[in-house]
Amino acid sequence: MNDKKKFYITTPIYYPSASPHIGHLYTTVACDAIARFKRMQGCDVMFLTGTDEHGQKIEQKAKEANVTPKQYVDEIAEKFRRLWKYVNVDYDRFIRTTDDYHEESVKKIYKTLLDKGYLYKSEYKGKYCTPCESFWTESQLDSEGKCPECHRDVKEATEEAYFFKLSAFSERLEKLLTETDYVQPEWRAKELVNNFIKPGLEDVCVSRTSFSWGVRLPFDEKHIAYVWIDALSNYITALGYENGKYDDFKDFWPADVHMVAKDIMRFHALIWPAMLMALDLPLPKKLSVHGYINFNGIKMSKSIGNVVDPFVLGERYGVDAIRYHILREMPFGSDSDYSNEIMINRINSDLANDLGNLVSRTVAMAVKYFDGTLPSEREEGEFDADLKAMAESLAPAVEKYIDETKLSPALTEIMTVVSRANKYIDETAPWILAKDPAKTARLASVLYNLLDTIRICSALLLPFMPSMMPKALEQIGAGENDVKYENLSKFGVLSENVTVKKGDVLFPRLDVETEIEYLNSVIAPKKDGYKEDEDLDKANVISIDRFAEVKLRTAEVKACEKVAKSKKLLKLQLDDGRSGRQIVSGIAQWYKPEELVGKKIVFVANLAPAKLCGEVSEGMVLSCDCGDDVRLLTVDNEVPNGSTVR
Ligand code: ME8
Repeated sequence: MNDKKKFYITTPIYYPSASPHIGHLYTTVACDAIARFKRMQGCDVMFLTGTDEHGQKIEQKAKEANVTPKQYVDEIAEKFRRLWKYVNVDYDRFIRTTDDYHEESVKKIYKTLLDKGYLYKSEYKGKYCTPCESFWTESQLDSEGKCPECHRDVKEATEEAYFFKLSAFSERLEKLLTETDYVQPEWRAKELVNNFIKPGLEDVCVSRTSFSWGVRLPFDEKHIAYVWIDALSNYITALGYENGKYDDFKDFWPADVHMVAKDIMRFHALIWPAMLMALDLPLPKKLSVHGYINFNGIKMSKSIGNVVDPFVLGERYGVDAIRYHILREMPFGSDSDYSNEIMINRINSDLANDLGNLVSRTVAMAVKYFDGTLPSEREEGEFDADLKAMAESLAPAVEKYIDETKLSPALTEIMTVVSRANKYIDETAPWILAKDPAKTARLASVLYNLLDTIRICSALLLPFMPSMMPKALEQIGAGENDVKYENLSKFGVLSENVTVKKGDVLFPRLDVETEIEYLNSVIAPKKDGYKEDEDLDKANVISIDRFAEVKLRTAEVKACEKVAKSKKLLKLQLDDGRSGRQIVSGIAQWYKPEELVGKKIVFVANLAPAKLCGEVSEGMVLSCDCGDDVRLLTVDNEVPNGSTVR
């Protein structure tokens, strides 16, 4: 019997996307690094990824492309497999929601939910966002009545539908979010409780009749399963739950980690646990929620043309550098900003200067002073103890971070030891020791200590950079036993007379200017990304006289507070250089009230006053759409309040 510790980790299953970008890459590479680390620790790992292939949007896209939905998704699923292979993602299982065995299980899941009384037939009247395939209630729409996720138009939908009794799980879900550490980071759990549970959980519409690309409900064939119920089920159907394809459910469920980005947190933190509760199944142990990788502060989007193509980056800098970069830059739980400059500087500083240099200098010195093979003599000296202690305590520290799915601090920890080793070279100055034959034993000790530190660091970096780290380990003469996990918290494991082997430079130093010029030419936002907007602008020209009717003025925010009874509105008190005025603005999602006080803003001064949630608003503040984010238009502090903007 296999009595290894089981470890089950999942990525979201991806929507067919014609051009997966480095944002998509993040979740999967992060899971891959964790899965590799767990395998290194000796766990029996199940790492699942796949594609989410049903739904109205896909049906529409296939139609536009003049192919069947199946042909369309077949091609895209292949694209994802190619991408994962290219970036060295070593998954154990790839599920497609169009796989027969998955569809069979989804039907059974629906039937069980019905039999247990958690599904009921009713009529759905509500707002549906086709791009997000999400139903929203009136109160969830954004301030302009659009989809709160993508801010596009929603449409009124009325149809016969089945509903899942999510409301029945309200108390248990609240407990899950407040009394356990299921959702990580914790502040995300608070967000969910405040935004969804406290206002009252509503039942979810879980079937559609207006399209056909999906799983048909076995008890009512004109109904198609809601894509999210279909998709979330993948985490158990892929193990063989309610199907004969696999027999891994008893070994691997509950999952150790589901990793997702913030946009799909609510499905995984509310609907998914409620489904499992309804099915009487154990709940997953952890939902690790990360932020977005934005491009220069703006969400990556195909229409803006700022999507960063992993193939382009990988070809030029190597896949490991890209893996390292995205994992190192993403802070736990919040967004990270991609920019060409940050990436080039990160590769240069951490990989070329610190790590690459440490390996090449150490190996070069071992070759130069000892012909590549260290002698047996040793002499301990100053600085050794500090380096050894740091190296020995590294693996437990990294392990703790991996268990918390905090990959950036794990990498920082390793790179701190790499920097310490570089400092050790400066402190011990091997080139001076080499000049004195009486110091041979000391020189051998110094080089050995460096090589053994590199062994520990490179082995711990293997899960993050699986193609370059074996090369580093080969250069320092490390063998199989030297990289065993249990040997990574011990110093002095490399053979006493280790033989190094000079190799290629691991991470060549990049010329910042050349690279930025190159990257700007291939992945900077393209002007034609705004083509749709441009066309609309041209079709909707107005005369200068009409524009002059709008009076724009500057003001300073003196006080700001939330509007009671509204999740979206903030009430701003402005110094407008006159008698002052109050404006109510739908920006609560993007700003905390205290962040606005002191800002100089631009507002429309001659807009007819309106009442919003019982508060009078005398005008409108101007703001900019930045992808999913909204930023207020601000002006220089020197501009007096009440100045005319023209
Ligand atoms: O949501 N930065 O699929 P998806 C970081 N099919 N992560 C990003 C990102 C970015 N810029 N852009 C996308 C789905 N992602 C569903 C999942 S699971 C049962 C069903 C992340 O292809 C995104 O948030 O739209 C999600 O976690 C993942 O990529 C897949 O997104």
